[in-house]
Parts: sequence; C-alpha cells; structure tokens
Amino acid sequence: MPNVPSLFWPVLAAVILLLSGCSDSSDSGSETQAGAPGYPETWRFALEEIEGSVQHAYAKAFQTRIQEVSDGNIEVEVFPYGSLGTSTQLTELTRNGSVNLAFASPGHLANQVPETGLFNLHFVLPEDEAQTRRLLQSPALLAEFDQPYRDAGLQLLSLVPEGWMAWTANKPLRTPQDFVDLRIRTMTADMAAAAYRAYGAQPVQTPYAQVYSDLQLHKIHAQTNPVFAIEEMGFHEVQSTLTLPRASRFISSVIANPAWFESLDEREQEWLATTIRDLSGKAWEIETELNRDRLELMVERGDLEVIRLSDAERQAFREASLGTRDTYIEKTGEHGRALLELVLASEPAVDTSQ
Ligand code: 6CS
Repeated sequence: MPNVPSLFWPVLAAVILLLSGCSDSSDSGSETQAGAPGYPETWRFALEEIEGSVQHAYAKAFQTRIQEVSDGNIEVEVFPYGSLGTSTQLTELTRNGSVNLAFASPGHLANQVPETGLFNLHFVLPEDEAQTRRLLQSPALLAEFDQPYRDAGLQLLSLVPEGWMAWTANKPLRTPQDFVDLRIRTMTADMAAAAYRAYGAQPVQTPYAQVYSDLQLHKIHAQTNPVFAIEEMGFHEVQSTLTLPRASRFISSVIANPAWFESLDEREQEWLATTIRDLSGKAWEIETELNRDRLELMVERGDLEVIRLSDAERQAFREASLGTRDTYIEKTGEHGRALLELVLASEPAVDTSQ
C-alpha cells in the first residue's frame, strides 16, 4: 500500500492554520500588477489523492498551464494526499484560507454542500460520456452549484470527472442481494452511504487513508472507488474481486477560498479562468487513460477477478437505487429536486440500461 501518513494530521493541520490566509505573496490583491514586485506568486493546491492519481495529474497540468498563461507570474505548490489531511480537513483548510485551491469530492463534501450529493446517486448521470461531459461543463449546471458552495464558505471552480466507480469485495457483486449485510466502506457523506444502504448493505463511512487497513483487518468487506485509485492504493492486495457496474461516476470538484478568489485582480482572474477552461477536456483524457491503464495492469498481473455487469444485472440495481432520489430531495429541498430534474432531463433518448 502507498505511504499515507494518517493519524497525526491534526498536528500538521495546526501548523498550516498558522499560515492561514497566506499565498506566498500575501498581497495578491487588486493593486498587484503582473511582472511587478510580488510576482512570481505561489498558489497552494491541496489534493485528496496521492501522486500518480487523476487529481495529481490534473494539478500538474494546472501548474504547467497557469505558468504558461501568466507568463511565469503564477506558480503552484501541489500538496498530495497525506501531506495536509483528510478530504474534510482539506475543505476546512480551503475555507479558512490556509490553502488557495483544493479538490473536494461530493462523497465527503455532501455533508456540507448537500446539493453535491447528486453525484453520489446511482443511475442518474447519463451513461453516455459525451453527454456527461457537456453536462458537467455546462455553465447552467455550475451556476446551480455556485450558491450552495458559497453557503458553505467555498468557491466552486470546476467539476472534474475521475471515472466510473468500481466495487471491490471478496466475492462478485452481481445483484442487490449480494450486498445484504455487506460492510462496504463508502466516503464519509451520508448520501454516499445511502446509495449502498438502498441495496441492503451496511455502509461504513471512513476517510480514504483508513480503507486499506480496514480491509486488511476485515473490519470491512468491500469498498468502492474508480479503478485507478484501487490500483494505486493497493486495495487489490486485500480484495479478490472487482465488479464494474457502471452505476455512478466519481465526480470531484475544484474549489477555492472565496476571499482569496475575490482578491485576484482582473488579469489573475483571467489566467485562472483560462486554465480551468483549458483543463476541462484534459480531465477526461487523464481519467480515461489512467483508468484504462491501471485496469490492464491489474488484469495482466492477475490481481483480481474482473466482472462486468450486464445491462440486465444493472437494471436490478437501477430499480433498487430509485428510492435514494427521494432521500436526496429530502436533504436538499426544491433546489435539489430541480437539480435532479436538470440532470435526468439530459439522459439519452434511448436508455441503454433498460
Ligand atoms: O475514496 C475516497 O475517499 C477518495 N477516492 C478518490 C478516488 N479520490 C478522493 C476521495 O477522497
């Protein structure tokens, strides 16, 4: 398993809190001119994943692109998972300005931004990739999330795809019946757990760094993550079977500290917007390549038995999942209902999962 220091994070987080509010040039306000004293300026970008991950590849591409568009005036310091804290702690470090930018995944974030629980639901996003791309990049959808993030003290910059969620266990998971009483680890948000409770499972909500040891010690029986993450976190070492259900995609979000974001001058805003826009297609390339390569690697090495669910098998899960849409609406009210309708309306005319 990768080296992910875990339980001493609070100490490290306290150190970071002392740096609160600082980017390396603390005067990133509207007075600063590109090329003027104060540049190059360093922006801190915290990741929920280790080096070699989708988030890491995205952050490195971000680092390169913003350096290009800003003519070297902006540099980015990337903090991979393990250096600062859990996902929830990273969100807090962003909110209080200790870091400028971070990834925040709905699997954890939905407890603070309930609307993002939409991405924890199964069989809701379109199955078609092109359609999902259009949806995630659509200004209309991003605008709907803007205020909920603001209400939680965060600035949403982008929604980033990381691939289909896969299930690992020590048995195939072909039917909802196979989930009954299964202790499956989910991310910490209640909506992430609800999606599996709907199948009869007993979800266990824990931070990412705890998953490997909990599997090893048989505290949990199963977990769910995209293929690239399963390989790089070593979950295949402690699980026998990988089930590919195409029930939900792992969608993350890039967030910023709102006060810092508003302090950027016009040119800095433009550099940031250009970089985010340029990476929106790149993110799909990154996740496709990493997920494909890591699956091939695990198959070649014979790490796991791989099971792809048929459309008929998926249909049973689809039906079992429908009640969680009501749970989502209970947590989010009319705004959540409207968001759900917006996303469902973008389903393909011919639903291939039927
Ligand atoms: O399972 C998790 O908690 C994590 N999985 C991934 C692929 N990214 C971040 C998240 O925290």
